[in-house]
Amino acid sequence: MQRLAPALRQDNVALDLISLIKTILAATKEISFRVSQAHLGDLMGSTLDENIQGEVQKKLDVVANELFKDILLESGFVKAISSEEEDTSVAGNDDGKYIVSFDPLDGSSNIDINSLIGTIFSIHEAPKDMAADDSDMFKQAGHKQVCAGYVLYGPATMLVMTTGSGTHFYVLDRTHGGYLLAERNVQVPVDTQEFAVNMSNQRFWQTPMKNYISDLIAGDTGPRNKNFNMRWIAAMVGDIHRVLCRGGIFTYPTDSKNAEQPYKLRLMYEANPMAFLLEQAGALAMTSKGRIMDIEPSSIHQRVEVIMGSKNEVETCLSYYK
Ligand code: AFP
Repeated sequence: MQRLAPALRQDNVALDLISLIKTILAATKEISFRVSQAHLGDLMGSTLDENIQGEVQKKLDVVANELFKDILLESGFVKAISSEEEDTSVAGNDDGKYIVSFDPLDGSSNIDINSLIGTIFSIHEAPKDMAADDSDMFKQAGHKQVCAGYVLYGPATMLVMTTGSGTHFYVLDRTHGGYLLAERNVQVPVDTQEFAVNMSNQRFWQTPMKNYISDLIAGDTGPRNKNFNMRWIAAMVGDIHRVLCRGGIFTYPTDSKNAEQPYKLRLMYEANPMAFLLEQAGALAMTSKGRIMDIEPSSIHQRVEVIMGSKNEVETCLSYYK
């Protein structure tokens, strides 16, 4: 199996970007180790703090965030970082070529039950004419990402990453401590019989999504004429990994549960990186109004409607909104 650096060189990735990716992955190796040890130590449960989004922070979230932040800022490669766990962006090296947005531990409700969690990251080039403490640097559309990926801390620790030349799977090989290429150019099947959505929100959805999901549930007795299965891991990393492996549609649609917050998932460190990975694997990543990666962000913690996965199924879902 090929090691990470030669695999990236094969895709003509710039040397500076390779160095930054290696820095990110050094943090993920430590997080992977700490996640595996968390039930032995004092890293379970919650702190008493809430993050900017009003969610109680889990101790592992805080540890992972500090690790990521420190290693990235010390590296000198980044001009600024922004994280789910930080209120605003944090300035780095004024001459840093890149900015990184990340969710240090996605799916934190799974921590206490020893279930799937992961780290999501998204890299853009840093604008040269802006100061390192100017968080407006992060207001760049997803199609300008130069790299995106996630690391899944599952039975195997897996890296899924794109630099714009396809989406590749890597596995952490603990015998030599590095990531090895497991599958190049993953392709998401265009058709599927599997959907992922939090069904408990059904009564809060808009009519098109209610109708679409009802037709999936009707199976071969309804207009779709085929049966569908449902899966929900409650960690986007896990659900998107399944979609990348065997197809499916994943949605967190608009809902009316909280009038001030019609969407749940975050654009910069959830929807955009996953959109880049999926599009590079032949899938679609949309809102009911258009392509996720074309959204011009207005804030670093912006939330967005998400409908992504197997091409034909996403198109069918969107046809209900016309
Ligand atoms: P956390 O990282 O705060 O646990 O959020 C996970 C998440 O943003 C995403 O990874 C899941 O798909 C989604 O929330 C799960 O949402 P529900 O809790 O509504 O099922």
